[in-house]
Amino acid sequence: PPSEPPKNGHHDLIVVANRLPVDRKVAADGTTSWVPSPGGLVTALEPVMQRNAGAWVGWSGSAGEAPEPFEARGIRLIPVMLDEREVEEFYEGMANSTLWPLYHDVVARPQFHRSWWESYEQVNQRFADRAAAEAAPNALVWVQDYQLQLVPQMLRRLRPDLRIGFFNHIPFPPYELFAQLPWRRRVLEGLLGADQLGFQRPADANNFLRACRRNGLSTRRGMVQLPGEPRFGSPDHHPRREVNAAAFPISIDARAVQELAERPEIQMRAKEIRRELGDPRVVLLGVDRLDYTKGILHRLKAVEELFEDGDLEAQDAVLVQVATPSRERVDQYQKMRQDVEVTVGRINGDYGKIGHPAVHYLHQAYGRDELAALYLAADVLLVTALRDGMNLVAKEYVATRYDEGGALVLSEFAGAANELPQAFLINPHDIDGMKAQIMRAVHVTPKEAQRRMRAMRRRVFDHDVARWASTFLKVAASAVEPNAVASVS
Ligand code: ADQ
Repeated sequence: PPSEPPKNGHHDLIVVANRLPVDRKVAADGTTSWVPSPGGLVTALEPVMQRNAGAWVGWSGSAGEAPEPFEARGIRLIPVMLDEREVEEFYEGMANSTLWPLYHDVVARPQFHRSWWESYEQVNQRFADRAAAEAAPNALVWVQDYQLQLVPQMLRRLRPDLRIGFFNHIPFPPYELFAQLPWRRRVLEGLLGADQLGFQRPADANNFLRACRRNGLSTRRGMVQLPGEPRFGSPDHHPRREVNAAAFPISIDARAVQELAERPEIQMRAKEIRRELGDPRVVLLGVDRLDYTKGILHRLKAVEELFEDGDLEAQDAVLVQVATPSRERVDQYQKMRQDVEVTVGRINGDYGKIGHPAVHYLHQAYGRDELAALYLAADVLLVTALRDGMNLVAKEYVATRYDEGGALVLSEFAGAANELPQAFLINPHDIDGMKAQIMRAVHVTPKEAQRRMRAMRRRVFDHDVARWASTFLKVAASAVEPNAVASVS
C-alpha cells in the first residue's frame, strides 16, 4: 500500500522553481493527467529529495488550474496556480520580456512595465507563502532562477528559521545593464534574503557583488555584509547577516547521456540519419530552443557565407538545425522565428540542390533518443550563443561522444566556455572569425579532435550534475543560523 504522504510543514528540503517537473497529458477522452518529466535538475535531486522528505513547489505550466499536490517517484509535487493574466504579466512579461533580455546583455530590448512588476511581486509572494507552509522547522529551501528572485527575502520574513539557497541559471548582468531595471534595489534585497547565492560563472557572482557595492553594501571575499534590520515592535535589531555569492557551474547526468549513446539502436539511428541526409562528408548540427540569445541568425549567416565562398558545398555538407518551439506568444520570439525561417529559405534557395537542401531546419522538440543519435551523427556541433548562462547542449554533445570523435564550436559568451576551453572557441559577432573556426573544426585531424574531446569529456564527467547539486546543498546547509551571528548594531 502507498505510504501516507508527508503532511504540510514536514519537508526538510524544498525546491522552489517556476516549473514543476511534470507535463500535462490529455487523454483521447479529454481527461487530463500529470506525468513526471524528469529533467536534469530533478534527476540530480531525486536521491537527496527521497532521503530528506523532499518537496517541489512550482507552476504546472497551464493557466488557471492547479492540480492537488501529488507524489511522483518519492517527491511531493506542490502546484502553484497562475491565472491567465499572471501568465501574461509575470511569466511572458516580467520574466521573459524584461528580465530575460536584460540579463542576456540586452541582445533584445527589455520592456519595463509597472503592472508586470506588480504581478511579479504577487506571484513571488504566492510561491514564498506556499514554501513557507510546507517547510519543516529549520528546513533547507532551494529557490531556482530569475523568475523567483524575491522569494528568498519573502521566505525569510515568514520563516526566519529556514536556510535558504538561490541558484541563478542565467547570467547576472554587469551593473551598467542591471542598473536599467527600475526595481533593481528590490531585486537585490529579494536575493539577499538567501544565505547562499549560486551563479553559473565567477563573473556572474562578481557582477552581483558589484551591484551590491554600488547599492551601498560592503562585500569581502564573496560575502555580502548586511547591517542589522529593525525588528517590528522591539528596540533591538536582527543580528547582522552575511550572504555568500559564488559560482556553481551546472552540468548534466553525463553517465546517463553516454549510456544512451552506447545503445545499439541509437548508433544505428545515427548511421541512418547520415544516410537520410544523403551521406554528406560533413554534418554540422545546431540544437537550441528557438531563442534570440542562442545566436542562430549569426550561425546561419556564417554558414551561408561558407556556401557562398565555396568552402562548403551543398552535396558535401549540410547543417541540421533543430530549434525547439519556445515562448511562442512573446512578440520578440515570433519576430526572430520569422527571421530564421526567411534566412533558412534563402540559403536553401541559393545553395540547395534537388534532394540536397543545404539546411535541414526542424522546428520541433525532439526526444532524448533522437537527440543522442543526432549528436553522434554530427561532425561539428555549433553553439554560437550571444550570451548563455551555461549551455547544456554543449555538455550533452561532449558526453555523447564516447567515441572521442566530433568537434565542438563554442561561443565564448556561453558559461560552458569557461569549462571547455579545448572547444573551437568563437565570438559570434565576428562572422569571419566564426567561419574560420568552423572550417578548422571541419578539417581537424582525427588525432587533434580526439585530444580536444578527451579533455572536454574528462571535465564533464568529473563535474556532473550530481556533483553540482551536492556541492551547492552542502554549502547552503552549512549556513550559520542567523541568531548565531553576533550583532554589531
Ligand atoms: P536553456 O536556455 O533552455 O536553459 P540549455 O542549457 O542549452 O538552454 O538547455 C536546453 C535543454 O533542452 C538541453 O537539455 C537540450 O538537450 C534540450 N533541448 C534543446 N533543444 C531541444 C529539442 N529540439 N528537442 C529536445 N530537447 C531539446 C537555461 C539557460 C542555460 C543553462 C540552463 C541550465 O539559458 O544557459 O545551461 O538553463 O541551467
